[in-house]
This record gives sequence, structure tokens and C-alpha cells, in this order.
Amino acid sequence: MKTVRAHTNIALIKYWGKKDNALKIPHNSSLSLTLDQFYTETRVEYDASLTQDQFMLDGAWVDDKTSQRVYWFMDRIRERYGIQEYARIISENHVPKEAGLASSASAFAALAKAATLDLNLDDREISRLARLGSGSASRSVYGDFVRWNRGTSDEDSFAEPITMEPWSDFRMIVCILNDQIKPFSSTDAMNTTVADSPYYDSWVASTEADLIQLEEAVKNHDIERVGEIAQTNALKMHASLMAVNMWYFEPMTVEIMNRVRQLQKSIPAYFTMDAGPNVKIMTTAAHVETILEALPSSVTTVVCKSGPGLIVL
Ligand code: 2P0
Repeated sequence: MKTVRAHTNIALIKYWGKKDNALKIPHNSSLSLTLDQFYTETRVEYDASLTQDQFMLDGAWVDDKTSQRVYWFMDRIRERYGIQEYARIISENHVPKEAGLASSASAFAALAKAATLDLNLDDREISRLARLGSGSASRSVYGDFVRWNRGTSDEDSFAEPITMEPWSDFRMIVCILNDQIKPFSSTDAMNTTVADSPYYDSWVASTEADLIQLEEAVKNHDIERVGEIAQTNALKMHASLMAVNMWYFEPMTVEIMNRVRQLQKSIPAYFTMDAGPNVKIMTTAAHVETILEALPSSVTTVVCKSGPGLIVL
């Protein structure tokens, strides 16, 4: 049985809100960078003698909310490809829990591939499949900068790479603030935003425009333009969420945002935040040391580069 490795990704243009919850068809397209540092490794052993799926995470068999989601996903795969057997799913997360980085992206990308290895599906189909597990997982199939086309149906909502060569100079500094459980899951928060935020329609319209401009800036390796668009897009996402009385920011989140904004006056340094308090700073290699020196000493940092797509080990 082969193991599949998938790396996590961070969106520069955020996915925030679904049109179809069951198929995870988003209202807007999104664009991310796959990171080199954080990944999940998974192998799937189908076994005709099993009477149900079994899920091992980081060396322990688990039977909880996470495993229910994994079993649900395996049912979709069996349905789609006519597979009869249950499976042992063995997974290891190399994403520090305290990093608060979405491991569902790397987890479902690795699982989509590992569960269908014998079928030799192409990456586009793996991306569509991974999307059913978790929207952001559709993007972790590919390396470097990746666009998830929102599409309108299961067939045309998939991710694809937008670059031929990695942007080797680009850096994302992940600032780890704490290991507190987040106050609301991203799935719940985005559903409430879609249902109730007075800003939701503007979010969708302006994000489609942001994505076109950001994609061009990525292709030109224009760090200032990439940073400005990504930072503003993250703030728009959080603004739409704040309008329904939810936020993920903590005092240290805002402290880092302010320090980065100060740095921005002299060097390229831009922030983005997801469904948690941690901040990710976008820059290029030459400015990493200056940024690290400007951050509060209590903050743990991991300097990431562009990472690869799915790897069969
Ligand atoms: C993103 N996030 O684009 C956005 C920005 C969080 C903030 O994708 O409901 O775990 O499983 O499709 O993929 C987190 O949402 O949500 C996410 P589901 P997912 O990275």
C-alpha cells in the first residue's frame, strides 16, 4: 500500500461561502499558495473482511466527529467508483496542532488520492473529489499558486495550477499565537456569513475582481501588488464575518497586523488571516530577517516557501 503526501495551503484570495453545502460548490473562486512545511500522509487499505471503515490518526484509532467525516467521504468514493470494500485509513498529520492551520485541506487531498490510487484518476478529478471532503482541499492537489474555479456544478468546480515554475523567492511567515480552540468552525462561520451578512454580495463581487488582478501580479512576481491585494481581500473576508457578530482576532493578531503595516512603509510585508487568530506574513526572501526581528518575541514563527502538489511515496 502506497502512502500519499499532501501539503496544506493558505489562500491569498479566500474561499468564504458555499452555494451548495453537500457538493461544496463555493460562491467565489479562490487562489492559494501550497506550503512546503505542513503536510498530511495517508494510506488506505481496502479489506473485504472489514464490516466498517477504521481510521487511525497519528498512531491511535479514532472514532469521533473527525472519523465520521472521513467515513462519510469514503462512502462518497465507494458510491462514485463502485468500490465494495471498507478500508483501514492510516493518517499522520505533520501540521503542528498549535499552528491552527487547516489540516482538512491536506487531509482530504491526501485521502482523495490514497483512496483511489488504483483508479489512476487525473489531478482534476482528484481535485473535484477532494473538494467534497473540504473545499480548500481541492487546492492542495497542486503545488505553488493554485486557483480554485468556483464553477457551477460538481463537474466544473475544481482547482488548477496557475504557474509553470514555483516562485522560489516568495515567503510566507506563519506566526503561531496560541493553541486555543477556535470559537467557531470555519464551516459554521461561512454559512452564517452567507445567510446573514449584509456585505456578502459585495464580498463575492469584489473577490472575483481581486482574483483576476492577483493572478496577474503572481505571474509578474510583483510582491507589492500581490501583498496589497491579498491583505485587502483577507480584511474583506473578516469584515463580512464581523458583520454577523463573529471574529477570530485576538489582541496579538491585531498587534502583528499593526507591526506589519508599519513595516509596509519601507519593505514588502503583508498579512493574511484565516479562520483563527494566527497571522501569515507574505514577503520575499531578502526581507525575512527584518520581519522576524520586528515581531513580538512571544510569537513562534515558521518560515514557509512554495511547496509541491500531491506526492505518492
Ligand atoms: C480558505 N478557509 O480559502 C478559507 C479562508 C478559511 C478562511 O477554506 O466547509 O475547512 O470544509 O469546505 O475548507 C476553511 O474552510 O471548509 C477555508 P469546508 P474549509 O482557505
